[in-house]
Amino acid sequence: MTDIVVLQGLVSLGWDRGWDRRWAVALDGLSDPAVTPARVWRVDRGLCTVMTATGDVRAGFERGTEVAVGDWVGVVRDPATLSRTRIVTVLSRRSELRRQTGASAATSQIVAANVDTVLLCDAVDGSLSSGHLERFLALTWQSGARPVVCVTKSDSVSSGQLAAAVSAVAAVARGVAVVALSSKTGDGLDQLAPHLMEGKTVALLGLSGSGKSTLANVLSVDGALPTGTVRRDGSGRHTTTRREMVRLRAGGLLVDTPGMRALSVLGAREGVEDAFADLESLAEHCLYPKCSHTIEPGCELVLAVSEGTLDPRRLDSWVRLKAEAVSDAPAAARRGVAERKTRKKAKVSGRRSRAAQTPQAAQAGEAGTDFDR
Ligand SMILES: Nc1nc2c(ncn2[C@@H]2O[C@H](COP(=O)(O)OP(=O)(O)OP(=O)(O)O)[C@@H](O)[C@H]2O)c(=O)[nH]1
Ligand SMILES: [Mg+2]
Ligand SMILES: [Zn+2]
Repeated sequence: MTDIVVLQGLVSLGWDRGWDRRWAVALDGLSDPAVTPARVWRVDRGLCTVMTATGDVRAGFERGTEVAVGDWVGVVRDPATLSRTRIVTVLSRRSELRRQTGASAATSQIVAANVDTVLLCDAVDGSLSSGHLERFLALTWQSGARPVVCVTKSDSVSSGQLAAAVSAVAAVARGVAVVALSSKTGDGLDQLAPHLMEGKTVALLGLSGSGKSTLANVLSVDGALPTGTVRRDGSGRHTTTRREMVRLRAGGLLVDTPGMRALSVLGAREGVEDAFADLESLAEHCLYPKCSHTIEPGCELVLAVSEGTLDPRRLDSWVRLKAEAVSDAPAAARRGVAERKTRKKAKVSGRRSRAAQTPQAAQAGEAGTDFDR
């Protein structure tokens, strides 16, 4: 196989091209011709599926190595067996979408790596609140990827309702593109085209039932991801259970993710600042160097609220998320742990008493803490 064919295969997976060859340089730096590049497609326990220029293979990696969907890695064939493929290096990530899994900044999990654009899905008939959206936005900015908010299921409401929903989202997602779309009718999908081209990687993020996998299937080559139904209140059933990458008809790649509800912004200070860039720049003009921006007379932000140019809810969110981002053990995370313990106890006693658990109760357990206050 000629090098050009191999290179084209890699470029279609998002490999460097043009002037920016940082990954190629990093791999060359290993000075081991046996190491070849591959992109992580799926991660299971201790094993993952990687795509190479010539097809996909299962590859092992050492315990303690953090490997995520979307990672570029260097792999070698085990010389002893010639069949086993091993990941020997994870190339430095250009973006890293993390979610907190515990009460400390050290306990987080990579949702997806090397993503260019995060499509934040918010069903127009669903229940994504401003509070959720702010957290999704902060984590996306923190990751290094760019957010685009997709108001999904546009076919399910009137045009007036859709316009109102889009403007409510735009008021929260300042400086972010907001796209209304329907995976059922195809309306609005063309607006995603710039993000779906060959070499680009997008990730879908949002609550369960927001239509992520349905959108992924419409955009993908084979459309084979499982999709679910929603309850009467619009909430989903956690149909997607693992993160997985799919090839898009437009040439790019897409990571579908399970619906997320409990999102902490711990450790995401810069992301919160980016999500509230309008307030950050107002605060620069504040009279007081250590202003809390809550009660100080003459504070630029307090003033903006009293003049009606700033939503007090937005100011309150900014102050709270900034505090949470740098706190060691945020109240929200502690609340999460306490809730998990309570649920565990309830589960055990439920099992003992053989009481039937309602689907709603089971769902609440899966979804975790609701940070939307
Ligand atoms: N009317 C309408 N319904 C949609 C659209 N997109 C998705 N749905 C429906 O919404 C429900 C949930 O869709 P999924 O794609 O499974 O949602 P998800 O975000 O992947 O959910 P999880 O995997 O649980 O996180 C399904 O019943 C879909 O048919 C749309 O554009 N219009
Ligand atoms: Mg899904
Ligand atoms: Zn102030």
